Amino acid sequence: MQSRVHEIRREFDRDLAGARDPEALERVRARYLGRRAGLLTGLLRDLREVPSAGRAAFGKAVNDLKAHVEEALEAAQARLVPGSAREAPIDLTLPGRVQRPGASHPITQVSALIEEIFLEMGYTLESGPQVETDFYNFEALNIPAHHPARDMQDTFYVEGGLLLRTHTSPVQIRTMQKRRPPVRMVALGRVFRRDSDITHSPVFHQVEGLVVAEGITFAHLKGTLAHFCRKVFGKGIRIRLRPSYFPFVEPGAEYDISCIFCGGSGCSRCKGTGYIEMGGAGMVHPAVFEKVGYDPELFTGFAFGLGIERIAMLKHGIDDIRLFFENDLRFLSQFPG
Ligand code: 2NM
Repeated sequence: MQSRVHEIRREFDRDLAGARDPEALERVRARYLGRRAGLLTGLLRDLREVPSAGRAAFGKAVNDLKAHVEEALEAAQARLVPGSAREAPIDLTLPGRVQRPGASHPITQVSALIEEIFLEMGYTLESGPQVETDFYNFEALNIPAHHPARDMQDTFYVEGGLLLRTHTSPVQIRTMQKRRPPVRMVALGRVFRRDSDITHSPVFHQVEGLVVAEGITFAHLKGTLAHFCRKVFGKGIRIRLRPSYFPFVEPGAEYDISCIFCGGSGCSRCKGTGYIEMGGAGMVHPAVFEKVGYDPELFTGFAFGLGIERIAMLKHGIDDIRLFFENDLRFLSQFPG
């Protein structure tokens, strides 16, 4: 009887080795473990007829064979039937993967702050194309061809006589063309200049504002700039205006804030002057009003501009403008706004 057990084991091993697909595997399973005609099932049935002296040994031999058959069938199943392999159990007590919340870019954060300050004062937000015509970027701003001011801003020219705007002022021109005064607007956006070092990037962001109505004066300009700078850098900030030249304004000025690092007593950051440069401003030139069909005898206006990266660098103590454009997460993750 024991030899019959060995014989079936050899047969099983051979049959199983020959099973190359799930169907063949099922046939092997049925041949050995089938309820009615299975060879092992038959052996167990035979157990009853074995004399009691040898029954225990025979029973153990049959059970060992059954264990071998079941184990071998399971291993073969994992191999032949896709998706049936038992995966390593999932440990539900392990901590989950950390989900780091995203954040907006520091330039986006500062832009949002600036927008909020001007919206609160009743300004509208305007935008325009980044690829501009010579008219909107230069001509309408009182910068004719061959004017030396064109060299102040090295321009990227593209096909078809178009260019990448060197400032957001074209948006002011477009806005004046489509609306009558009073106008109170800001334009924030990308501008492009052929310039690159630690404080200049060939692409950067500007905000420019424009207010046009009857009776607008330089005092309105100064008050607006002072309010804006205090909102951004704190109530204790003082501002000062210095005469300067831009073709599209007369008079023109540059404006500074009292040094945010030393309070105005003079330090390395303000190079001992007590002031930090912020941007340019002035009263809109009558020639600009002529270009957009506003009567310069009736209306006056002020305009101002500044670089958004510059504000962000001052606010956060960043010394290299290129960090804003590299998108290195080690830099960006320091601004969880
Ligand atoms: C500046 C400085 C001074 C300015 C002028 C105008 C316009 F179109 F209304 F004439 N827009 N922006 C302006 C004036 C911009 O940025 C340094």
